[in-house]
Amino acid sequence: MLHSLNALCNSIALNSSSFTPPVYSTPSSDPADPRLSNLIKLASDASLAEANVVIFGIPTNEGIERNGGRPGADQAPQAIRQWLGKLTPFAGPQFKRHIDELKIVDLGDIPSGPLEEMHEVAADVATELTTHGKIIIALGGGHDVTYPLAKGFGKATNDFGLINIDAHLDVRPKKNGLHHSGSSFRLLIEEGIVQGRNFAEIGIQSFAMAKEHFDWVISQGSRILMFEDATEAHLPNAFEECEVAITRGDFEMPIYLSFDIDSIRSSDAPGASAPAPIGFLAEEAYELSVAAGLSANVRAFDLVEVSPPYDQDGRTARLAARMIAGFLAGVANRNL
Ligand SMILES: [Mn+2]
Repeated sequence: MLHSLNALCNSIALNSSSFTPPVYSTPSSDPADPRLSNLIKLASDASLAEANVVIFGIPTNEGIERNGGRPGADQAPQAIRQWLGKLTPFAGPQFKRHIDELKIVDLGDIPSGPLEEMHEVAADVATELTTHGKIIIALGGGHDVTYPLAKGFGKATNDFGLINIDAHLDVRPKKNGLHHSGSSFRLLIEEGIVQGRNFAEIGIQSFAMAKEHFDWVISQGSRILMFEDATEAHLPNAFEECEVAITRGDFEMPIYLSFDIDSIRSSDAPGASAPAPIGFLAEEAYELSVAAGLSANVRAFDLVEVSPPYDQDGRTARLAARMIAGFLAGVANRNL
């Protein structure tokens, strides 16, 4: 259990056997052409104290394997960082502020180990960072990681909103008594960590869920926005509509956003644990990420289920990096 930002920092920066250090692409040597690899800092007492946004990875497959899925997501955090580091901080003339106005720290990856141990660390890190007002970007791993992360987030915030962008509902019961990549949202609601009425799912696809699971989500007072309806509504609007619905217009209520890469169609994101031929376009996923960044409520963003062994020419990891950059650009332009 971590008791302070200092303790968190000690366990990461001073005990290098604890977290795996992040690896970014080589920083640019041209001062006129900086890249995110020039800006993202490693964890230290000083960098963490100053940080607005903190990135960390949870490199695990175990929850996916328990759910009968294809392993590979344990490689996602490092694959995404490679492409993230190469992007420039300049979001374009349509934005007033750019990513270089943020102070971003990367803690590295939670040490590999039995899934429940990794989850416990993830929950503690989420609590600690949220308590200290840091915006979290967590890189999965399977979708099982949202359960501990949101649990840790909830400890620091009490009442919070939860949005899942996904092709699937992920409300399956445990298997053999164990949590897995398809059960995060059932556990979060059943354990009272998030109230049903504070939860929404966006992008849910036909033939990718059991009717019983759909009915269960609705019976909890949660909101489901099917893929077709979300696309038709124009995604940033759909996102805002869900935000207002789950917070009932309370602009103080913090929101945890989970983004499953399998909500994007497989031609745009082939490197997914469970790819789907139908889904959001790469551009739509990017627009959604910007909208989430611009929202003053969103305090945590996880991106899960990217599976580099199934990727094609880095297409999915590059998209994931663009989505994170879009979220960061949104954060930089909040409240303008
Ligand atoms: Mn999912």
